Amino acid sequence: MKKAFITGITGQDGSYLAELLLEKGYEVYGMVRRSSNENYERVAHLRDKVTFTQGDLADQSSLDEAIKDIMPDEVYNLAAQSFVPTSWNQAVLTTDITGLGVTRILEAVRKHKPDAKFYQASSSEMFGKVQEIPQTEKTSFYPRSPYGVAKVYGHWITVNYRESYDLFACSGILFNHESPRRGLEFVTRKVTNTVAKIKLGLAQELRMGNMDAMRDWGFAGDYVYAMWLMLQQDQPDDYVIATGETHSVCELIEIAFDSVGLKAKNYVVTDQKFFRPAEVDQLIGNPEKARKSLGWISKTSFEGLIRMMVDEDLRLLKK
Ligand code: NAP
Ligand code: G4F
Repeated sequence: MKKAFITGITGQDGSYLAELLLEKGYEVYGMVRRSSNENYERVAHLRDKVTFTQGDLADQSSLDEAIKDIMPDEVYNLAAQSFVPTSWNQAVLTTDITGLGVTRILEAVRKHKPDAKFYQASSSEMFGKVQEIPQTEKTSFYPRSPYGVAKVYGHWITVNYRESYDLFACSGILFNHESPRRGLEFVTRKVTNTVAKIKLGLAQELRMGNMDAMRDWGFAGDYVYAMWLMLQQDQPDDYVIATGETHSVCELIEIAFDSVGLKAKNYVVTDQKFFRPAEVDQLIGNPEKARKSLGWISKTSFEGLIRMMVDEDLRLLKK
């Protein structure tokens, strides 16, 4: 039985990846950080199937101990301070966790289990002010937030450990991916959750930032499969994971309201509070390499994804 170690298991992607690996017969270990209140909501249904271990990407010894104890075959580094606006308010913490944290976990792997296969959660935010359309594995990075800068560091240190120490280390450059388990502060879930509340009479308006921003949005359940595929290859490499389509925040809002039979223009209000100091205007990925080398494709349409999220938010709110 293969053993997998997931950092960030309590997050959106960690929960889907844990489900996938359990289905595939893995023994799954997940790192959780100490908190005064347990935060296992997304993995509550897996609690008797996953072994949880306490640790933090800020703390080298906890990572060393985890790798030494578990001796995993595969390590998925999904943990990060992942919300872009917070990265301006907490720039040092974001640099430490989302950036330097990657070196800490790579060091633990290098010292204690150098033959483990390693996955790093790189991000399309690294492309920022895009230098090419669509973005590929060869497009130059131009990050626009402390988060994006930290992810560029995490990306290159992963490449460097692969080349310096011959580790099987891969980066997935994942474009935005969403689901009913997405955090409520991210734009898709904020919209679907508020639309569901408006439909049920629990909210009156939707306050938004830059609605012209465009993203390449896919479904998280499809994207974790790509992570796993990367670690099943003979050689480590980096891959763009995207749908190849781009949509505006405005389109997202229209679809969400339309799915409950309401008109967006009656409820949407612009609020300067949600605009960013520097914006990523448009992202669109070219997933050709992943299709050819991994046989991976994005299966869920943008409209299907947003409707699925609204439906699930309605169901949760009614409960
Ligand atoms: P998420 O829902 O925000 O989950 C982040 C996870 O990291 C949570 O489990 C969180 O734990 C954990 N974490 C935060 N700080 C930590 C620390 N100091 N030590 C240990 N764990 C810590 O993020 P996601 O959407 O699942 O994304 C997974 C990864 O992919 C992240 O690295 C993200 O930056 C990257 N990514 C995401 C997307 C996307 O569109 N979703 C796209 C590209 C890349 P708590 O539950 O305790 O907070
Ligand atoms: O949903 P968002 O907060 O995601 P963002 O900034 O693209 O980052 C996400 O995707 C990255 C991959 O590219 C990940 F690496 C990262 O961890 C995270 O998962 O915002 C999307 C867009 C932005 O342009 C933002 O300005 O939506 C715009 N937006 C407009 N109004 C808003 C709002 N975003 C949020 N969160 N809230 C708003 O009210």
